[in-house]
Amino acid sequence: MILVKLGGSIITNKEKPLTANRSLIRRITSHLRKVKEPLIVVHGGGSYGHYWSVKYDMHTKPSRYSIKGISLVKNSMVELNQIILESFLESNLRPYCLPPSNFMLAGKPIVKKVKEISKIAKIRLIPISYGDVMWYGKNKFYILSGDKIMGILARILKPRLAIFVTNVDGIYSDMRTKRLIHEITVEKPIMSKVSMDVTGGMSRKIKEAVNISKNGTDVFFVNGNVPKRVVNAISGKGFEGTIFRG
Ligand code: IP8
Repeated sequence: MILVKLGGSIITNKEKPLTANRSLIRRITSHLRKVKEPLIVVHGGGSYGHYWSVKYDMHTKPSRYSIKGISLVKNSMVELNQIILESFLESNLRPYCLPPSNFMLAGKPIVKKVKEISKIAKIRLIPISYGDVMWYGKNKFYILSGDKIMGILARILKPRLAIFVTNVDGIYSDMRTKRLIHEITVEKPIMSKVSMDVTGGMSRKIKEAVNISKNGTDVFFVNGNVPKRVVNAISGKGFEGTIFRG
């Protein structure tokens, strides 16, 4: 089984609120047709969820946030998810919408439910989950990032590999020279944060990747602007990007 995170920076235009990169999404989903293993997909918020989360000062910490903000974030993520689901269908794949509230309760995964997700993937439906605003209890909500979902699914389901599809070639050792790190076995390059990202941008992804790889799953970071790199990472042919060895 393969776990793929479609980062918000690749599926949306982060400079432009509420704008999806529809043609790139379509190119990626049509490449995913070549994958012959069960697939689970998670996508981020980009200029949908993050746009409203920043506007209404909402974060990963459970709190009593603006109820208008909660509504707007939730709605925008459903809208973005719909665009992703349609693109999978148009590529003749079989997406299966999976809001994270289906398998999370009070900030924790419901392990039994998570395990069922792999059964759905095994009959070649593609469960598609996403970062979202979540009910925590005691009138509190929190932002759950797609990266965190990747960590949760990887820990419980132990996929063969986890792939983070981003809008850069991988992890750079130096942002100025854009020197790519091909393989990471320990930690940890320091990355700057993107201002429109309430869940921690690249540094959060790296933290999640390190945790996933410590659990024995190989983790790849690839550039989604070149969709065939995603498929190459899965097939093991000519991989371009950064790998965290599990
Ligand atoms: O883009 C966050 O998901 P991420 C989603 O994976 C929201 O961090 C609602 C901001």
